[in-house]
Amino acid sequence: METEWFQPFTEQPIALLSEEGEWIGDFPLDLDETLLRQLYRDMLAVRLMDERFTVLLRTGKISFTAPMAGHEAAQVGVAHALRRGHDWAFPYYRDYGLALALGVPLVEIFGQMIGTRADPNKGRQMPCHPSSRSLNIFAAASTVASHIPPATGAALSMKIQGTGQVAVCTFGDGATSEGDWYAAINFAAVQRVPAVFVCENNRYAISVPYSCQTATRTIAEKAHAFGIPGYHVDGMDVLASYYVAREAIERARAGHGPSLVELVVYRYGAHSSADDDSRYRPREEVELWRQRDPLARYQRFLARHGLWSEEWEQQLREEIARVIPLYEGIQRLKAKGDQFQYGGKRLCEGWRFPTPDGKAHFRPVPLPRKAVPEGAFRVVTRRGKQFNSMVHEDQGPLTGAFRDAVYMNPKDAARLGLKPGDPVILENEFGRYGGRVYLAEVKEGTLEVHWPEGNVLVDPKARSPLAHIPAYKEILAHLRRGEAEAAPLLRP
Ligand SMILES: Cc1ncc(C[n+]2csc(CCOP(=O)(O)OP(=O)(O)O)c2C)c(N)n1
Ligand SMILES: [Mg+2]
Repeated sequence: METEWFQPFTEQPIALLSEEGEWIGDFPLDLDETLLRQLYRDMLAVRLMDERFTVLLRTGKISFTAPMAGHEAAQVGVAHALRRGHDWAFPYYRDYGLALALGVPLVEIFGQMIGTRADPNKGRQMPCHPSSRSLNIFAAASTVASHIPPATGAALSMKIQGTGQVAVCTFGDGATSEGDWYAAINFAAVQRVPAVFVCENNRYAISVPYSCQTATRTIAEKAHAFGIPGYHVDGMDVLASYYVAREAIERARAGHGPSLVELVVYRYGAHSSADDDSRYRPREEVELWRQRDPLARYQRFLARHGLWSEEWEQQLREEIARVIPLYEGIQRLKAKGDQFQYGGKRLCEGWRFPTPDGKAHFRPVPLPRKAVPEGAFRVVTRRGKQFNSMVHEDQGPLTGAFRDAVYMNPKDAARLGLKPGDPVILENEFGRYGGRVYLAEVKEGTLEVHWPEGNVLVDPKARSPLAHIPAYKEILAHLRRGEAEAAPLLRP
């Protein structure tokens, strides 16, 4: 093995940078300027991409996001320690930063988030589930810890075939309570496979704090049970994340078996767009961790070495801000020019819908209309956050909205004098949402959506891609209630 700098099972997390950005490692820094700057560029791109996801969510273009701010140093550090396209990564749903730093093109990332044909998963996954065939990134799964046994299996295959590859598997602290986690790491240790198990320990599994997750002080010490080294690392220090991951990866590659790397991080945002973190963690705690921002710390380090300046920062931000919308634009154009046909008509864009023959078909959806014509039926809803993929109980009989569709119970539509395709504007204190009426009703536990060329039955129990749409269950629940409560409805 090339290097052996780090001790496993340390009391304090391994750090190579002080909060002030001084190098505190007891070995010489051997990274060139290009890589040192690249680490910062990637972290900044991840932060800005994450912010962009929130904007897309709020403007109704995506249905879900799992914020990764606070995890940048961990994900970017690990990504750079891998041999890209040679080693395999087994990410989890919060790992878009890892994917970006591993080289997944933004067009694919945004294609996956928005669910268009640019998505390598072809719309089969929720947003925030990266993968790449060419870069050896295994498809992320929502089921916590389910990707860890496949990582061990892949590593075993690498060992048997002598490929010289390593499988790097990332997961959260919550995943370490799953049986799959123990079984997979135990087997990896017994077989001495070339794998590295990386825990992004952000101290919460949704609302469950670390103290309710495990009785051990660290995740790293659980490695004792498997007979492998466990490294306790400051995951908000990009250089510590990089160097420890690099050593663990090279150790695995050299045939010394797997290790467990715990990267202590903090997620600044909520668990996901379906979570309100203010209900379980105090603002002061978040603020305290914000003072340890991984980007600011690394920026101080670069500045000390003359590798960062205000101008460079500005230039980088402008570059990234230009590139992100560009890729969004490209993927939208791609989706436009490359639409799936169904029944000879263009209906929806790059989305899979099950049809009565039991098969999933892509239905092109009309692309979101920028403006709903004046004079459109206006519906004022009492309250609610956003219309996209959300149905709020107090929206009355109006069911819900998703993309450019406003789902409506036929009875309510008739009462309001609306036909399918009529333009409507939903309005609340958060803004306006334009869409067209689609009729949808619940029949014997099944949601029937009335499409122009035939009704589509959606069985909630079927593993239909539609069932993954966050709005689906809520639309279903709302439709079930029928006309229960009416919201104030106004014509302009
Ligand atoms: C097997 C399973 N149980 C529960 C869930 C619901 N769930 C989704 S994410 C999550 C929390 C996981 O937390 P952690 O592993 O710490 O990762 P983090 O989201 O904090 O990065 C849970 C319980 C799930 N997806 N799969
Ligand atoms: Mg967690």
